[in-house]
Amino acid sequence: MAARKTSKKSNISSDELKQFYRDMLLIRRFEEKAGQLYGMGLIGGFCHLYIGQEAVVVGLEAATKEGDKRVTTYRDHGHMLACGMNPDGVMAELTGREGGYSRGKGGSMHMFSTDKHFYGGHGIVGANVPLGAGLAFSDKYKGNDNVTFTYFGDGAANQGQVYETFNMAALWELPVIFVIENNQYAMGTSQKRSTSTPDIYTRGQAFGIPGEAVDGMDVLAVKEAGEKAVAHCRAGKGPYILEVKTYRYRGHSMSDPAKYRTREEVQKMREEKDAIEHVRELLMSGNHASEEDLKAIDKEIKSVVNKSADFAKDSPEPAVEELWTDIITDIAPQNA
Ligand SMILES: Cc1ncc(C[n+]2csc(CCOP(=O)(O)OP(=O)(O)O)c2C)c(N)n1
Ligand SMILES: [Mg+2]
Repeated sequence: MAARKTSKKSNISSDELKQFYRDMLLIRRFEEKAGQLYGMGLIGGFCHLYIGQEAVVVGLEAATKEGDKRVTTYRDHGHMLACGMNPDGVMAELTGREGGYSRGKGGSMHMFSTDKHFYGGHGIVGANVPLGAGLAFSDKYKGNDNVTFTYFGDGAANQGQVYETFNMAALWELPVIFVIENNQYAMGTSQKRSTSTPDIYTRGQAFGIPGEAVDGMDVLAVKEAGEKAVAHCRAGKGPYILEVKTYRYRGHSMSDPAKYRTREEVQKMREEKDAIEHVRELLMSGNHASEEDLKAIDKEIKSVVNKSADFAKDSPEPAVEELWTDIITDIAPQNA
């Protein structure tokens, strides 16, 4: 991997660096396994992988404290793992099994954990942004100093409801961090073809919301930027925008033929900017870990991921009666 300028935080501990490596690798291997299970027909419906973007959520989670909330889009498995949700339950949900977070009835885009303060998983582009402001409102109302991380993409950033939300969040000084995961594409549309200004973080200026861009392939830089944003929100100064420049290696979803970009473009990112390789290099060059240590972590992660796939495969499909639970209207089958 080509050398790059890393964040100035060089006083990071070996343990923290290893934890970053472990957390990012878990997401990558988990997503690779999900891709395999999809190919085998064990996962159906929509499935949007997070491969390439791991440093975004891992870096930002490192800036959180207990009680902070997160809400994201359909590209959500990495976020669930990063906030501590159980890989078994996530994989079982992907495969539509009873042991899943939504008892097999939600699938890839619809998982929640109030325990981990994870509020989804949302399939409608942009729709989770006002929800994030609502979550932040609840913390402000209760008078605590928790913050809400509201993640959305570069494509979603062109939606009207995002700016209605910016206005209200600024007006009411809500403790919300708007995290724009700019992976340069919205399905098959390059940011260059859809977005009038390349630096989306500046769009908060009209509302008086500060923002900054950060290299989303550098987990240390992401954490540092996250800490700054968190400090701003916890101090009661209102919302903050972080535009995290990242890249997805896989297609938009499992059914994307990816004709809108070249293989060389993807290859170049993988070779020169990969976030996991970056941490691996830091670990090795700083004598924080040996080749054996890293192999042991790889093995540990592989076994966690394999276990989640086994758990999912062994978990039964939901019972037919489950069709009548967790629905808002109280209806019963007429002629059952
Ligand atoms: C309101 C709405 N419009 C269109 C879609 C179809 N759609 C799903 S994902 C997507 C692209 C969003 O891109 P971006 O916000 O950059 O997020 P990314 O997929 O890159 O993570 C679109 C147009 C949708 N789900 N909801
Ligand atoms: Mg995008």
